[in-house]
Amino acid sequence: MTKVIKNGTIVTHDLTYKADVLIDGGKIIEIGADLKGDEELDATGCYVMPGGIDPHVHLEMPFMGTYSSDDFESGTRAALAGGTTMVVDFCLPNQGESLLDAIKRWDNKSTRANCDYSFHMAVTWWGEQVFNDMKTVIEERGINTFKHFLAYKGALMVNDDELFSSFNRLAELGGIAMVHAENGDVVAELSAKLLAEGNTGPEAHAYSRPSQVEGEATNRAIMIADMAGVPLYVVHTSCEEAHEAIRRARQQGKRVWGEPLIQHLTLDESEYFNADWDHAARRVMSPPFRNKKHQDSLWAGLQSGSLSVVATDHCAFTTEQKRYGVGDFTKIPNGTGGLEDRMPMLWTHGVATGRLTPNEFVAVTSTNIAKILNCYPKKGAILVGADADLVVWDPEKEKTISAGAQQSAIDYNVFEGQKVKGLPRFTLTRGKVAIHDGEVRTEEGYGKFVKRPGNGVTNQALSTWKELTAPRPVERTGIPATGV
Ligand code: DUC
Ligand code: ZN
Ligand code: ZN
Ligand code: ZN
Repeated sequence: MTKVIKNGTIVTHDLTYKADVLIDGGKIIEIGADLKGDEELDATGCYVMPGGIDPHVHLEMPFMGTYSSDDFESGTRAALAGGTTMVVDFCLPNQGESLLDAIKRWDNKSTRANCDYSFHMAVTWWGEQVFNDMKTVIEERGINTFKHFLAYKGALMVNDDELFSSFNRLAELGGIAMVHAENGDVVAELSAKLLAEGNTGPEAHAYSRPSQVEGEATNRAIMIADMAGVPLYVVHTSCEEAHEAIRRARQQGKRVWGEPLIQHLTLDESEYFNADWDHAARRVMSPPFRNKKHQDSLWAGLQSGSLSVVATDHCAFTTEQKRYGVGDFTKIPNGTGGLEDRMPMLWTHGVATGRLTPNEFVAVTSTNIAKILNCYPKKGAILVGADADLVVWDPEKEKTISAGAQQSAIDYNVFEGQKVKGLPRFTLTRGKVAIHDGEVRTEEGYGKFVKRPGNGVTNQALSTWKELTAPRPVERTGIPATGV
């Protein structure tokens, strides 16, 4: 049974042209004029684009004494409703747990996914077991990305010695390092000081994580990655200092990528000064929302290409969960939603305002990350042989975002009341219509794991550090006598 998407304009990261798309067996089998299929989907007035890929989500994640409330079912349903057809979740091993056992836990949770998905591995502790497991994880499980938390001291944080060991191992194996870049020691000190001074409300979360802690940690991770010769992906880049470090590294020819979130691009720190406790706490995430100067920097980075990907860090907690932190902001579970809104919000604030072209929109929501993660052109492409993960995008369709109408399992939406223009008419996941004009036709368990083996990309060729510091004893004459 074939399907054909007719009368649309195809938009990829590099081309815009009119053509029909013929689909069979979950894949694109032909692109051309006047194609016929058993079922026709009308794309008149629409753009046909690669489905979005959100490379940064936390579904049913054990965190800060609870679990994030969207699981692989509701999370991927929300994704599809907003035109995203693949998500990448972070597998978090417990202290001392083997990476392979942690993956088993994630395999069990993800069987309910409505669309395709993959995992990143987090390096939450360091030892021989992790060193050994890394090879199996990359070569057999097809997970080539490893995240390191420089924040969350006493929980997920790794120190610089562990970071350097892990980065070296990844360079050897052809993996990619990722970092959550905030200086966890400084955050812990500032948090304790704020609490001691009676700053207990959600606004203190922002005071405890100024942009300098992110700029410092980003630059540190870049330098350590350079010494190891490993490519580096910086998640949730939220400020100018971090962007500056990434820009400089890229200008020097290093493989370093930055990932702003749709929340940081469109919401600012004033959210934390709202008189309503719940309103502010619902927006507590790390890094926190910033001021307009930082937002301008992020938009400029997307325009110039110094920032590569727009994600969400979707990690949704209910109001009830947020209230664990009444009287102590450090106990508010960190995280916000956004999976369903990323594409419409970026289109509205990016493309409709003229900041991004439709082709750049495709690049930063789908194609760039598919290439970085090594799943292109299976994902992120409109090419014969690619998976039919597609969104038929109606640039005239409008809605007002509201929690009452969302797919996410939580009871509010950080974008509540915002008008968006640009929404999916159809979302197709491997050829299956999951969303049809707002109607949800998802199928629990349809999603498959996407393997992403290493592709051997390193920064070795550029890093001169190893060569310069290679041990080379100097032959000397006139060595002073000792002990007399
Ligand atoms: N930041 C969040 O806000 N939530 C989940 C983890 C993270 O780094
Ligand atoms: Zn993070
Ligand atoms: Zn985060
Ligand atoms: Zn995250």
